[in-house]
Amino acid sequence: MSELARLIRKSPFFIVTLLVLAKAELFRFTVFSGTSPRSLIIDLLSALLISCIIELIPHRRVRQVLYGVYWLIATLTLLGATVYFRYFGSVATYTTLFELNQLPAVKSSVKSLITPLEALYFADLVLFAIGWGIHLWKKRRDQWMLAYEQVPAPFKLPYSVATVLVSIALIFSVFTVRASADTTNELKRAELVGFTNYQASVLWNAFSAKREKPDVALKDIPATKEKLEEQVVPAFASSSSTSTVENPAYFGSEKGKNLIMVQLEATQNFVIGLSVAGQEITPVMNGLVSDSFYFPQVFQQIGQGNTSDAEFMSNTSIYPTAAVAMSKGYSDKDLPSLPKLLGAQGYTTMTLHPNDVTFWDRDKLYPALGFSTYYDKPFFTNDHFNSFGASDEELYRVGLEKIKEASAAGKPFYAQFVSLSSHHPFEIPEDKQELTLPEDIAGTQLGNYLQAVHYTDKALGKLIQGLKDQGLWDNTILVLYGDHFGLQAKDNDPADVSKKLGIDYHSQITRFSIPLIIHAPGQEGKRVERTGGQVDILPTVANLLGLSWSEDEFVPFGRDLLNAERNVVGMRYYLPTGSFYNDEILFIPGTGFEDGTAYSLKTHEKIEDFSKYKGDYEYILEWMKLSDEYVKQLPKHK
Ligand code: GP9
Ligand code: MN
Repeated sequence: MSELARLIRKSPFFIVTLLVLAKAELFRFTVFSGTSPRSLIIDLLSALLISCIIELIPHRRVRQVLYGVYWLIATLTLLGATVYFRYFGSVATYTTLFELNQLPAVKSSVKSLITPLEALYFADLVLFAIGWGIHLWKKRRDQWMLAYEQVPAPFKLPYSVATVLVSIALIFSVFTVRASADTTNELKRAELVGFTNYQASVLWNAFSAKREKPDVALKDIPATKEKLEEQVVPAFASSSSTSTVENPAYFGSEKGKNLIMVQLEATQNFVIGLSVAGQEITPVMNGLVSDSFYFPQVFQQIGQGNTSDAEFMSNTSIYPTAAVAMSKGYSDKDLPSLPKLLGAQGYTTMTLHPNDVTFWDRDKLYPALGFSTYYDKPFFTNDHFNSFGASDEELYRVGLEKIKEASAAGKPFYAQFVSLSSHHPFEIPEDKQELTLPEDIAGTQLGNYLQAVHYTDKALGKLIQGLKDQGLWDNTILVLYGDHFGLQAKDNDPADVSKKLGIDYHSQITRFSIPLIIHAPGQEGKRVERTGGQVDILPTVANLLGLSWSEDEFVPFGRDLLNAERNVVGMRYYLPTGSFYNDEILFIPGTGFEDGTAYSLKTHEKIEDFSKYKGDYEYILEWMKLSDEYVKQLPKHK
């Protein structure tokens, strides 16, 4: 027994392989439903693959250093991926490393996502420290006793064995990855193949996507899109975009008006109309709803690029590929966009956000979208609202000045505001917390969230007042929408939130439902129950503004929600690919359609027989693939 202990102690090969395996299983327990003998074998072979490659290196010192590096990388990666999963609900891929530079700016968010469980990833360090202490103590004792025996040379796997093991592990990995290639559900795929193989499969897919020719050439995409709609969901055929509808309702009703789009940070739809202890959370938006188009059934569709993906979608009506933030991956493209459509009509276009423009590569995204100007951090006075700096009130103060200048030039304008004061973890200055919350809500994340959203709403009121003061209100369309959920799943048990707020809070339906409110001067208020997504914002607004385009100019992947007779919107990243919302259900696939789960949007209950929605599932997979092929083939911009 003591020989075995000594062997293990003197053999980084065994120690590191076992520790990496243990951490891979810890990851499975926190992220997936647990482990199984099959998963254990997969993870063991993945761990062995790297250890055996290290064993092939003849130099002992180099091997030792590499084992240390391997241990460190595996520990940090799995730990990071655990925390990442808690926010995004998806398995991090190597592409998230591109965004590491953003960590300092969101450190308070990251801190709040870490739980004591993560200490387990470093439990081995404690064991090492104890073991090392015992070793030193023994060494001294043995020296005193002058009986210190020679420790054996470190264990080394024979070359032949290491080579055989590397080959077996490699072949096994390739087979595992290939066998799961058809599983579009990323979570299932990662669970099936294990964390390391999953990275390899994502890398392989990215590599082959670059080499392979697209299934549909750019020029054939509009026709393919139409065919897809006709074949799968005939009701779409007449309402796919403003340009194909015969006589769309409201077409051009707001022609020539100014456009303001406010993207509200982390604002979920359930806050609209909600009162807590007799106080309205969003009195300004509630007031607006009564004489606006209000779409209560719209869902987030962002991918890896979060806020910036929402900006991308509202301006392009193209799905994020989710493999990378769209701003990072596609800012070199000549993107068809709302700023470009409006620019061509003589509009001044601008976008405003109080963070540094390099965050999410917005410095590249904005020119690609065709905004003529952007206003970022240096343009705002830092009133130290949160870790990003300026508050929403400051954002609108500056924005109103810029709008004044733009309209003084006698041209219509399009201004997009990207608010920031209600960013996770929602801790806003005390003097800005105006709600008096019940004891069981105050101080919790839910309480902080309500305070932050209440502030966001109040600041919005100042923008609206400013527009009225400048005489612009009756000549401006105001579009409000949320970029994504706010309440973190880990901190907010749906049953608990439901009880505290007196609503039926569903972990996916309510969490991913964002508000969409369009105030169009002269139009009466209307509640539009059609299901929608962020890709639908552009076609809906374009219809009101009377914009049209030719197919080689623009191919939107959303629909005009004021004219669509049915809708199916896809979601990925925060839910596995193949997930969709239609007018009746939320569907989340398993390894395919049959083992998926469906929930009624109305009752939030599980639906047992969802077979009639198979067409929607097949449609959305094709539709999103087509959107990806479209954006990938767009020419580079000058
Ligand atoms: C900062 C903002 C961050 O500019 O985009 O928001 P996030 O993407 O983390 O929601
Ligand atoms: Mn955001």
